[in-house]
Amino acid sequence: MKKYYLSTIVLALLFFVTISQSLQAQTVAKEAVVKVEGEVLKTLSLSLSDFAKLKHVDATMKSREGVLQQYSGVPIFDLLQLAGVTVGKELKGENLTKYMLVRSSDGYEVVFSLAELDPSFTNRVVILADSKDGKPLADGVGPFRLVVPDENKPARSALEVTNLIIRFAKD
Ligand SMILES: Nc1nc2c(c(=O)[nH]1)N[C@H]1C(S)=C(S)[C@@H](COP(=O)(O)O)O[C@H]1N2
Ligand SMILES: [Mo]
Repeated sequence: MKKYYLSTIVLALLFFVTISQSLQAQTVAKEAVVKVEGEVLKTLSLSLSDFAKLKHVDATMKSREGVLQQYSGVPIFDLLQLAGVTVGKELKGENLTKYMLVRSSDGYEVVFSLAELDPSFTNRVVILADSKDGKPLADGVGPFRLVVPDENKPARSALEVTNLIIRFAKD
């Protein structure tokens, strides 16, 4: 009889340990990250909480419906600098043939040449936003969205961004 109780307890314990481990694995997998990779000195993998610690600026753009929207996020230039991409003084010569491929979780992709993102070439600040009107971005928009001001249509303002990949156009 004692033996029977003991094995029931052991089984129940095993059950709870397995359940809690799989729940834990799910929460870990759920934490969204954005990666900066490719032609970088250091690959970045930023979680929402890492991202929140970086210096934020505001950027506005018109939605598809033509309504002005205000977002907050981190300038792409800052992310490129953190990853050691050839921007600033190094953005010359063959480095001017580099581009950033933006990839989203739905497979949507857009590109920017590095010069479009560098303040020594342009005053326009493209940001990777993590909030709008002080709130985290909605499902299907965030957690990270590109905000590209002063463009006639918002087609390059990628939603649900997962990867910023730096590549050489040159072969
Ligand atoms: N990931 C992803 N981002 C995307 C798209 C898309 O299909 N997938 N469509 C683009 C297009 S064509 C438009 S017009 C805008 C719409 O953004 P809005 O809903 O803020 O107006 O998102 C852009 N970003
Ligand atoms: Mo669009």
